[in-house]
Amino acid sequence: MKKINDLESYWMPFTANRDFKKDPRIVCSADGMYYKSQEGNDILDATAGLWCVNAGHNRRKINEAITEQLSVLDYAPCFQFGHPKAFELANRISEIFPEGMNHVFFTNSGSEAVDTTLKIALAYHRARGKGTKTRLIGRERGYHGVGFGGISVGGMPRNRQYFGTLLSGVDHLPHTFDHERNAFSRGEPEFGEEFADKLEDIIALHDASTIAAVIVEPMAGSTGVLPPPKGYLKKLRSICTKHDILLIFDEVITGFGRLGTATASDYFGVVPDIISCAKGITNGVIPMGGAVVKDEIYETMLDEADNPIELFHGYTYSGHPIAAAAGLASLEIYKEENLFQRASELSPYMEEVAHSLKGENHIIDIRNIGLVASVELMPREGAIGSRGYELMKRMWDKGVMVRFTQDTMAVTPPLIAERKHIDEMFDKTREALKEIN
Ligand code: PXG
Repeated sequence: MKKINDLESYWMPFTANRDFKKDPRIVCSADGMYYKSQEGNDILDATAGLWCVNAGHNRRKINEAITEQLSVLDYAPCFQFGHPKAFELANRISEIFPEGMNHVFFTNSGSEAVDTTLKIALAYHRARGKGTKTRLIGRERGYHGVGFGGISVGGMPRNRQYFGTLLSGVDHLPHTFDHERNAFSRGEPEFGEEFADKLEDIIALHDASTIAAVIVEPMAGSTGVLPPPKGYLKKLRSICTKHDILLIFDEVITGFGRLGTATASDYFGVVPDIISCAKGITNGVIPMGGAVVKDEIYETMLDEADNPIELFHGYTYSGHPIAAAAGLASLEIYKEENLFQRASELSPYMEEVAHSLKGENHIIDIRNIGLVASVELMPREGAIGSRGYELMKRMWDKGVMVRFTQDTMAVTPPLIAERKHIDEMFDKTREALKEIN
């Protein structure tokens, strides 16, 4: 029999398993802004879990909602049957998402949410008699989860290269990172609106009659935090509208307050046709995601369906009662505590503190927007990511959990963070930077 603390059987995701298991970083409890490690150390959560614990850890309201729901209705099927909380949560989400986006299809994760948006886009065009519109356009450096749809439109090479030929009929916009012109920008970078013009080239190549949708993260998160250049998203919107192409915003990270607004759509003043969301929808406590669509898409699908069931898609756990209860409680907390506005008010402070690191060892760029900041390090010769990995481990030893993508650190704290927490995150970064070569 294996020992309880044998680490071998669990194959950890996106982790260097061998290295981790030699020197594990294990958290055993969490409250507010802090985890507690197995060794009993307080670990400041500078990542909101994985961009999801927006209201901080161990929120009694969510815990109680889940407990209560368990004893009332633990599970209910969602195909051809319903239960109240899923409807209620969809209504609450519609209220805070952009106007005219009043229909929510529930999933269990961001990856499923993304794949759902892509499938809806294809089915919608077909329903309206435009079945030749099947191509999907993603973007280099995009992250849209790990389903085959998501990695096909995604643009992070390692997430794609091991997995065969992916979906056919996919093309990619160029990414918007322009270090030479935009290094150390605050908020949306000044230069790069014209990257959106590449969409016109892609359309010229394939013809709009073959293109269903363009999917982008309004702020690219996982690739290392790339706020969109000023005017870029508006331009994408207008090109998509002009050519009858759906615009999908993947708001798995930005939904529910990360930029200080309910959605990035709100923040940038650009309304897409479909939004994928997850993470903060339940404060990360119970897995859940969703695809939120414009009324016109929903109505068309229902009006034009060639079968009583208008969308052949869904998951056993779509709108799961426990997740729905957690979602409702999370949205109540966000509202009662005005957490989106709070994030917005804290973000100029985080911007200042983050940019005060400029000039420290190895730093080649600092970017920020909303309650997101990133610090990019010069990679070591021939060992991309090793400097970042070492810094992450140092930070853990100092009691701060941060996320790295290769050599770029992302600081994305829960929206309940206070100035002292922001100070601690960047003070420790400064210290750790002095200790690594
Ligand atoms: N879309 C976006 C924009 C995401 O950021 C997903 C889809 C997939 O969600 P799920 O729930 O299937 O994981 C994500 C996930 C990081 C990091 O380090 C980001 C994510 C996941 C893990 C790590 O930035 N985002």
